[in-house]
Amino acid sequence: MQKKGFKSGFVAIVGRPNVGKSTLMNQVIGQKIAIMSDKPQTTRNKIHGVYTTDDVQIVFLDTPGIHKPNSKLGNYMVKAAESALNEVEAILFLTDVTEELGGGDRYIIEQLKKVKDTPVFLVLNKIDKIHPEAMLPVIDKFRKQMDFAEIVPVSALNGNNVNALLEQVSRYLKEGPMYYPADQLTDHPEQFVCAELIREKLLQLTREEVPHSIAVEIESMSVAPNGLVNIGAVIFVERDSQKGIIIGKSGALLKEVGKLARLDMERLLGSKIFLELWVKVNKDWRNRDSLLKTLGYRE
Ligand code: GDP
Ligand code: MG
Ligand code: K
Repeated sequence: MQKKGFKSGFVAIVGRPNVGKSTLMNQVIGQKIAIMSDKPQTTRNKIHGVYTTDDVQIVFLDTPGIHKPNSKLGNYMVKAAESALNEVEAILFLTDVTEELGGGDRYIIEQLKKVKDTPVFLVLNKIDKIHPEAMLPVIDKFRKQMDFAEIVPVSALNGNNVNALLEQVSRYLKEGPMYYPADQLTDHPEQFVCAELIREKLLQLTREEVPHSIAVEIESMSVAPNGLVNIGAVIFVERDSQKGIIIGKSGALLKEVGKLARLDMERLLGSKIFLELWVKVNKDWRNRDSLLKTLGYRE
């Protein structure tokens, strides 16, 4: 039941690739829902993480990194991020406190300045990596760029000060409905999460050899009478050579990807899973509108 005075709202997380947006989301939600890897821009869709307590519900949008577009997919990402910024109650601008304020952050700040009537938090992440005193000059540099509603240092990785951040965010929310049931962590269909898990393993295991041009589509998902969940997924690559890399020697790499993804899926869905993976070559899919649509990157 919803308490009297219950508050709710939508909050966007923006920031350069690799500053820790997905890590923060996972720390808050306590579940592996946002894709993580050590490569930039692995989060392409808006992922809603839902944080619910007795007093508040915060619906987070893990926006694709705002950056200069270089393809139709890039364009789509930028538009999705920009529209998200105008629809939310607050924006968390996440930065890596160990890195100099550079062109990437400046570009985002320019976008944030265009947003009206939405409080922007400067969230300095990765404080576990530096001495507290080293933080002050970093804060000064950002302050000179724009006015922030709040400045909050955190470690998304170990959770330090994340509760304080949630409390600060809650102060900016108004009374509102519970948008999602309290036990719901994401409004994305399980299929999307499973596809993202496969993509994550691929990026992690192939290192630099396979670019971000891979897409994963879940073709089928069904539950057998004994409770076993059958999932069939297709991995799209741009070139034959990439297909070879992904399959690996005697199928070893693909097998490993399947195993790791399956274990995460079993944890997430709480059931036994049988996962089948195929690899298909589909040249230049980034610039094909219809395929983007099929894969869920366009409305
Ligand atoms: P995103 O691209 O902004 O979503 O960044 P990720 O969440 O994928 O994080 C990028 C990398 O930074 C990963 O290797 C994370 O483990 C690491 N990372 C994220 N937050 C922290 C933090 O608070 N401290 C440290 N030391 N590493 C972090
Ligand atoms: Mg991410
Ligand atoms: K990343």
